[in-house]
Amino acid sequence: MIAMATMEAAADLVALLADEGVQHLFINPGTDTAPVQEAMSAARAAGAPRPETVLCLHEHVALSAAIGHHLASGRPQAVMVHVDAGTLNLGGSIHNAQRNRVPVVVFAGRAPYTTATDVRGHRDSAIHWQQEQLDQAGVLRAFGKWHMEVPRGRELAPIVRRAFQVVQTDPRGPAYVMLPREALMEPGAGELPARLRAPVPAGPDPTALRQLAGILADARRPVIVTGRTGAHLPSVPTLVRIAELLGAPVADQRDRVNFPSEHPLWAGAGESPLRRADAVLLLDVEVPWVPAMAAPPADARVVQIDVDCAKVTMPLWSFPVELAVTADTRVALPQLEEALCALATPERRRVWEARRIEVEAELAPVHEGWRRRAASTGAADAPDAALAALDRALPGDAIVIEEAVTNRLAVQRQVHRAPGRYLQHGSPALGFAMGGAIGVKLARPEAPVVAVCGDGSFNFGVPTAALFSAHRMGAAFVAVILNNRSYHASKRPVLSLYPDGAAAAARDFPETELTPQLDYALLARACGGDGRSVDSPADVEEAVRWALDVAAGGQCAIVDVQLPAP
Ligand SMILES: Cc1ncc(C[n+]2csc(CCOP(=O)(O)OP(=O)(O)O)c2C)c(N)n1
Ligand SMILES: [Mg+2]
Repeated sequence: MIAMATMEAAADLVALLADEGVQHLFINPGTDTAPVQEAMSAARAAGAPRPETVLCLHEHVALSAAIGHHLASGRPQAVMVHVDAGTLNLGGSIHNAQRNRVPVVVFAGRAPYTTATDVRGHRDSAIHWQQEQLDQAGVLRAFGKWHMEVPRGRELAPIVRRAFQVVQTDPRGPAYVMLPREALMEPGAGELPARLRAPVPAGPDPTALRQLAGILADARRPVIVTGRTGAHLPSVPTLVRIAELLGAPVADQRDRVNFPSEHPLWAGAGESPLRRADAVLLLDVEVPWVPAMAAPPADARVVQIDVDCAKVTMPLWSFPVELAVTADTRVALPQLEEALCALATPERRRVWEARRIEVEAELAPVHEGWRRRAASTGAADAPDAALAALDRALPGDAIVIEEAVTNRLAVQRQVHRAPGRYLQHGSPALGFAMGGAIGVKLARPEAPVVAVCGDGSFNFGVPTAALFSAHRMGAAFVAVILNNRSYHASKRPVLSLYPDGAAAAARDFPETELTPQLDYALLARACGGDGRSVDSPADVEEAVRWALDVAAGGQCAIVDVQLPAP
């Protein structure tokens, strides 16, 4: 039986996933994954290399977990879902995989083609007609980089190799491979083809990089804007040296820890220094600024380093970049530092040093304001105070996943983490944190994992499914719900677009109040975990310490932090 299964294309798939470095296959099985389940069982029995399978009760959780795993491990990922229906259930997580540039191959069953009963895998259920679509790949077309169906068993291996190459080629992102049952059950490739390597990270054009350094060297008020530079941990100290050398504030969108949040040049994401900039350096930012909020002056010189400068997947992206250098910042930043040092004449160094003192003095009261909010007992500062208390409870190795929506800036300014220990999904499809936490915990089992989310985001994350997989896999984490009993983010625009409107006058913002209250602590217990509700920021520190202990013992713990209504 085992020999038979290992000859099938489905067995090639299991071996290929292991060989591509996929540690976990996040799966929700269906009628058409049977050959893969059989091959997985055979590989287990034989002790053959294979990824660990993670049963996910909802596909949104499966892909969120894969994204989290990648953010924490840097590895390519694989998800397997049931035909068109499972693909549709990926929902907003496929958008998150796209916008986070996650190298993930989504495998989906594909209804069998044939009714001929002498062909293995043939149709044997009414759903094989219902679940076949005119264009199954169309569901993902707007979000994926590439898709392909495996026509024959022996073609599976080269197609899977190609899929993993595509997803890991910059700009990275998801790919979709459809697996008809007949093909999975046909003989495989025999011998697996060699891995198709992704190209090495792009380096900057030397002349363009010198020009870019020159623009920064001559600027009076340079500002650095970053989003994900810290995904490569050694880039963090390099960026610190560049900012210190230039005396430039760092406007940090903080999808990762790009810059230490307690550094005097850290401007955070909220208090933008862009308005006074005469030169702006964009590093791995998807949306450099929001013109309606805080744009640099029209004559500011904007320069950029990114693997994907033009962002062609965003239809309207018309930021006035004077010099866009296509390069991976992990390669480009050390070269930029060198180029700046070469331009650092004693005269320039004096100017830059004086500017550094000036910028730090300007930012000092901003940092002081954040510390004041952390210590405040006022209702408006409750999120800051609660998050500062959370931060005090966290050990240095804890990894925080942030999906805090309108409290995002409060998390950014109050939760101080080392590089690699703060992950934001960097895209607006909510519901990432719960599934994401499973993936992060599987990738980094030694680290406590804490998801910080809004009450709305928590529910988008299909929490029953997420808690189930976390407990099944021994991947317990802590979830801290910033519970304002509200879709605050969906209420604010009603007020800002219609300040004198009917909704504002009646204090009635339709469908933004999450009442009646759900009992999240009880929900945690129903799913095999534990939970507590706290009414005051003063109780958060103790509750988070308790939750970390519960998670260390193998149970997920939810801390429901009741915040004042916004
Ligand atoms: C999948 C998805 N559905 C809907 C939205 C629209 N949306 C954006 S913010 C938000 C409310 C989030 O509520 P919560 O997590 O409690 O954060 P709060 O706004 O209260 O800070 C909604 C519904 C979205 N971004 N993603
Ligand atoms: Mg809320």
